[in-house]
Amino acid sequence: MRLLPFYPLLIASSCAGLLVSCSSRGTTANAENVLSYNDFESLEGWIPSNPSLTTAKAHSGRHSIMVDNNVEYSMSYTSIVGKVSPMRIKKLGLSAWALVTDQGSEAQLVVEVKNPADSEQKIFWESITLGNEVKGINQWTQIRKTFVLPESVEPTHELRVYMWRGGATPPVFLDDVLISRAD
Ligand SMILES: [Ca+2]
Repeated sequence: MRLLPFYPLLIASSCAGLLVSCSSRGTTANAENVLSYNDFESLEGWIPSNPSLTTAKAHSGRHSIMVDNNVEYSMSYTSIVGKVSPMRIKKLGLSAWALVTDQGSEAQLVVEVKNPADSEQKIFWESITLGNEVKGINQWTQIRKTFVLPESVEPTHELRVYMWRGGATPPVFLDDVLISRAD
C-alpha cells in the first residue's frame, strides 16, 4: 500500500492557497485507513459556541482546541463504532499535534470506548500524557500512538477521542487530529 499524504476533502479549498502550511503538517496515513481527521478550521459558526475551540494558538490555519483551568474536557470525537468502520477495529492509530505551555503538563489525550446502554461499563480507556511526549513548552509536537482495542468492543459501542486537562491548569492545545485504522 502506498503511503499518501492526507489532505481531507473538507479543507481542499483552503489548502489551495496554503500549500506550504498544508504540506508542513506532516500528517500521513494510508488514505483507506483514515477514519476521521480534524483541523478545526471549519467548525466556527457551525456548532454551538464551545470554549475549547480557540484561535489563541494553531498548528494549522487559525483554530485548534484547548483545555485549561476553566475547560476540563476539549471538544470530543464521538461516534458509534459500527459507523466508524463496518469491520472490527483491532488497532486504532492516533496522530495529533500538541502544544503545552508549562513543564510537566498532566493533560491527557484520551481514547475511550463506552457502552451507551450502560455508562458504568468499562470497555476501554487509555490516554497519552501530553507533557511526557512534547519536545518542550510552546513547541508544536506530533504525538502518535497505536491503541490495541479489546475484542469486547461491539459495533454498538461508542468511540470517543478527546483531551482531558487532568491536573493541567495552564492551556494545552491540540490540532490536526487524525484517527485511523492501524490493523
Ligand atoms: Ca487548525
